[in-house]
Amino acid sequence: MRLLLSVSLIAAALAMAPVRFDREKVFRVKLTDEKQATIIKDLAKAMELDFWYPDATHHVTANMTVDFRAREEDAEAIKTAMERNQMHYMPCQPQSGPSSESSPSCTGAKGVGKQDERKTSIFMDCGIHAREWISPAFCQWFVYQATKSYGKNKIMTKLLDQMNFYVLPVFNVDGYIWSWTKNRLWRKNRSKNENSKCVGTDLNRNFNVSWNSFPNTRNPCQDVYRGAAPESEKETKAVSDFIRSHLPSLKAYITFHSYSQMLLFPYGYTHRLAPDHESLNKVAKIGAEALATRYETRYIYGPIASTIYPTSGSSLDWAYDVGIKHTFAFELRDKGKFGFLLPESQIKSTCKETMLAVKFIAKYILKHAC
Ligand SMILES: *[C@@H]1O[C@H](CO)[C@@H](O)[C@H](O)[C@H]1NC(C)=O
Ligand SMILES: *[C@@H]1O[C@H](CO)[C@@H](O)[C@H](O)[C@H]1NC(C)=O
Ligand SMILES: CC(=O)N[C@H]1CO[C@H](CO)[C@@H](O)[C@@H]1O
Ligand SMILES: [Zn+2]
Repeated sequence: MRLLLSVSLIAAALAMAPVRFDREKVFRVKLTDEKQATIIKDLAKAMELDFWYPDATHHVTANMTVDFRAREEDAEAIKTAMERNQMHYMPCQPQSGPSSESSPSCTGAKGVGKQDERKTSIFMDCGIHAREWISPAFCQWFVYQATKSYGKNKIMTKLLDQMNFYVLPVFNVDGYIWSWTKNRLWRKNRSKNENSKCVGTDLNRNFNVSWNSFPNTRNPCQDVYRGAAPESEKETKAVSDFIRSHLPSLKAYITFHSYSQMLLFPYGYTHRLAPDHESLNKVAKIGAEALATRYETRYIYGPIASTIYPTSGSSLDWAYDVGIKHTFAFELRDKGKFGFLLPESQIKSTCKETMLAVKFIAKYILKHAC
């Protein structure tokens, strides 16, 4: 089992997982040849399979470990078909259960590298704000590059062998869909608010850190509404739980937003400098410089409060205050010309330059973690 879960995609389903897993089955199948890949594809044609890794049937190839979810009523038929073809499969555990070799907890999809719960780990999330589309694009790019270059690129291979990367590609799933279908500039999630016609909580004001300190976050009709209580939103709660349960191996937390071209670190809720200010500032400088080497894109860096604006209840401050020393927020391209509507033509270059920064940060963390 050594190739499992170094890049763990914590699937979009994370927040709803405990409810849904009771009735549905998630399988992890290790394919060994082309014939087995074909069987999976045929099963997917015959019944409704939800692919977690890879993300679609046409990406299934021999030699791959595939994760997918099936309806409970189809589970027996799938097992029978796999057993008949000597396929090695494991039913995955519900999200909350402990994982083991015979029954891994499939926090979404899997990746490459050597898994070890005790290893230095980095948690990354994208898409906490719905309209910042370049952000989920980056997380996808990261996973794609990581899996593609493992065993080929020296730095990437070393990073994946020596660290766990937990990647949450779309934090705010409902809001993200809303921004694609109804309102391109939607920011919050889509939960209903009591005694208000206005919908949604700003998930990045809903973390349990200095949660109620800014009055402008108290109105459900505002884009920065903090929610009814800290972690009132399932999305925030799920991520907070995940992070709490993976301390102390987590040495870095990186969250991706747009736009402004900034690399931010704590604090947002106070102008006080973080105890690790010097180290954070140094790493941010390294990150911003690495990023600029590719296309000369300039990023400024500094604490949230003085660099962009003060914020309460942000994931970054929360992650820092629960004990993750290196926490960063990227505000990706651009500086406002297109803003949230960054054109497609800039996606790839933004991802490439950001990747450089993330790799440098990860390398630094690895070197200095112990
Ligand atoms: C599948 O794995 C085997 C053994 O690890 C390797 O020799 C072979 O090249 C792999 N095939 C592909 C298509 O990756
Ligand atoms: C939020 O943090 C406070 C103070 O640390 C704690 O008392 C409270 O239980 C926390 N709330 C949640 C929802 O975790
Ligand atoms: C992940 C999650 O729980 N999302 C919720 C956001 O709000 C909508 C609307 O209330 C819910 O349907 C989702 O379940
Ligand atoms: Zn944002």
